[in-house]
Amino acid sequence: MTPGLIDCHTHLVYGGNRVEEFEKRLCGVSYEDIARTGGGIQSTVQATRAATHEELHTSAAIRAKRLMAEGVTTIEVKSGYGLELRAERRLLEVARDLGTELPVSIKKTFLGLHALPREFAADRQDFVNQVSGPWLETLAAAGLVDAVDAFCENIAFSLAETEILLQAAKQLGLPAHVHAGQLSDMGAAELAAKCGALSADHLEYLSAAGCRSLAAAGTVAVLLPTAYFTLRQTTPPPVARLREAGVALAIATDCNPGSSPCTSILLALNMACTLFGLTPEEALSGATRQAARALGRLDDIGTLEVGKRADIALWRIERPAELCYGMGANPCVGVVHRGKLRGSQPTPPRTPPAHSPR
Ligand code: DI6
Ligand code: FE
Repeated sequence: MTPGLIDCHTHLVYGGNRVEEFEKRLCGVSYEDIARTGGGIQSTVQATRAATHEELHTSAAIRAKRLMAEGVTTIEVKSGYGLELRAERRLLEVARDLGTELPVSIKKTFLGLHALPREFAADRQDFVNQVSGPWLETLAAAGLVDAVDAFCENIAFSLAETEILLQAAKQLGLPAHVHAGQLSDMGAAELAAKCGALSADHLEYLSAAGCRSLAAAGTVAVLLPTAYFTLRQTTPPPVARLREAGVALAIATDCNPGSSPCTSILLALNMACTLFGLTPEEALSGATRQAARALGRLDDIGTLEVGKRADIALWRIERPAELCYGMGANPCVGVVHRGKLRGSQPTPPRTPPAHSPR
């Protein structure tokens, strides 16, 4: 028995897929080049805008159920593939609806700064201001925003642009996450720490100073090994340094169509060990206690303690490390979400059979 697993970084709701880019990358085209030439996030934005509400909902529910089958009881879901107010709202509504329809808890993150949409190509500043002003206010007022996020990267948004969104969120009392150091070190981890963000995510490129700022601020490092694997990156996050500095390490799938088409938290745990050198205990803690911390919910979930919510995963294993050891196996044999055994039917009244069997 473990705490229900927590996937604290996903982009679960989107239209289409990016299998053609997968094939292109295998022929040597880089993720950055695909993004710069209008593919990447932009292509998912087109597919997401074109999709019906029904299509978005159905495909996201399938992905959610795959995560849930592996003992996941809480999923963080980011918007970011709409990039216009109406389309962002739709993504967050689908995320919210999944949480009411399925026995899983959903945390909704407004990833307003993910990519610059084409219609704002000539006016970056206006886009950042819209996102951080009226869009955020509208979505937050509709109860659709638990936190904000920004992709702070050379192919996406600058430190200054990211800070505008983070400050606006702070004004509304909303916590933040930051996509930091996935492809380059721009100082995004320092910014996340400075703004008191709950987490800085990716962190393949992280300086010693960045690491110290995360430690000092208590910002969680969310590591995403399946994205690192998919992009065939070769510089892992500085795990030894993060550990030494006392930074909490969380692990998540980053489930998204481009850099991590992954719906297996157990595979993420496996790769956290094999690719990043975490111990199985650290990896497991990364998808429970530390993931709860990354969502600002350690008071409520992430450990099995009296007074916390009864989110529990049941496994047919002999040692906890087996959860990290296997690839493609799913030893989950039961899940309790909010105290209720998932899939359990109300107990039927005990009436004796009319004719006793022979
Ligand atoms: N970093 C990621 O890994 C995802 N978003 C982000 O900011 C992937 C985005 C994508 O390629 O669709
Ligand atoms: Fe991401």
